[in-house]
Amino acid sequence: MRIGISCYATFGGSGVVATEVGKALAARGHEVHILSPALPPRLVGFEDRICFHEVTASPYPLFEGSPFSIALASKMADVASHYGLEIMHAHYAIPHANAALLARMALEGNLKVVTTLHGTDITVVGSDPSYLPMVKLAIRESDGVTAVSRYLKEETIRTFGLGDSIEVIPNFVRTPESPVSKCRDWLAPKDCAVLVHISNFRPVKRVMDVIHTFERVRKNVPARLVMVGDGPDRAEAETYCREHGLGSEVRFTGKQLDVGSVLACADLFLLPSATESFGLAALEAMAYGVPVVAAAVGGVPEVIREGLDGFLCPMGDVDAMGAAALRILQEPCARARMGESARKHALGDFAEDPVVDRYEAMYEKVLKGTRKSMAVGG
Ligand code: GMT
Repeated sequence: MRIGISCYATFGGSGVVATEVGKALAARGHEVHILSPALPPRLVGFEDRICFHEVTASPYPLFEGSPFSIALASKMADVASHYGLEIMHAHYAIPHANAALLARMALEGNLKVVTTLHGTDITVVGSDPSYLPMVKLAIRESDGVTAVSRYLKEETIRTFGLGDSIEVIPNFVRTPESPVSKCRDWLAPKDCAVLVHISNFRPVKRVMDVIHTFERVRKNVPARLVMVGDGPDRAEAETYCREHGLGSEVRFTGKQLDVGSVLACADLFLLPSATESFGLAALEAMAYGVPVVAAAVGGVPEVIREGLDGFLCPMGDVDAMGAAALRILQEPCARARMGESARKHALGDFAEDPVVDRYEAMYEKVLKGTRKSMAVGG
């Protein structure tokens, strides 16, 4: 097949999933064209059968900001027509799915649109009145729609009143190439436990809960916290740490391409988000044998099994998260058992091949034109 994949080029999960799906499809012999405002971080090195198309919205004095959605739709139509694409797979509804529908119109229907819903495109931005009607249109008119968790499918039906035929295709993770850390000595002294958080530091990630959980841990065990990523809430968290004597114990690394090197020396991963449709960062930690303490929100319980792969706590309850973290860190046997359980669960139940099989099957289904109506009950 000749497949277009449209995504954001952020370090966030939707761009990671889109790129990893593209790489897996190309490895299976499909021709893949990735469209994004910049080179996605996981598209490093030359990959056979993958072309990258940068989407640039040209400025014009009349525009208040350049219309990215129109530029994206134009690029999709151009690439699809020139390379004979059969499918455009939009990752994150806004505006990738709407742009794909416009491209399909421009090509008089000669392009099938598959949309993958990732999270806040439904739960936060998508339900905002300024976007809701267009997200609803995207879900109704796509030839196929997938959601990364059962929770996200249910939220879509609840919010938009449609989506019964959405297929739940979870995210996946690869077996780590080298589970050996290159930075353990730099991150923490030998006798210290290493706690890790990786995110885009947006309010939904509740990064201050990570810091407050760490404060509770460090009172009882020697520990260091590694904060990987960047975003709007980093400055507040970093300032708090400097002002509360945590400057030398909490390391803010900023965005990192090689998160594996940090995860390979982690003892615990923290994910206290207010909402999380899936929690890909936690799944990646689990693949490295790292147990997780997370808020029991959204699709997180579909990924992390309470008491087996880590602990799930009420959102915002940093006392509970601190206690859960200590239960793991103060008992080396529990830490090892949970880490191994998490690793097996991640690499077994979220393995790449069966998930990519399902995307391929979805493409074949929409190419045959057997899409069910998106209406509830349809
Ligand atoms: O929805 C977002 O916040 C953006 C998105 C992203 O691009 O990082 O994250 C979502 O998609 C990931 C990949 O499917 C999921 O693992 C994240 O849980 C989800 N984020 C939220 O639901 C907050």
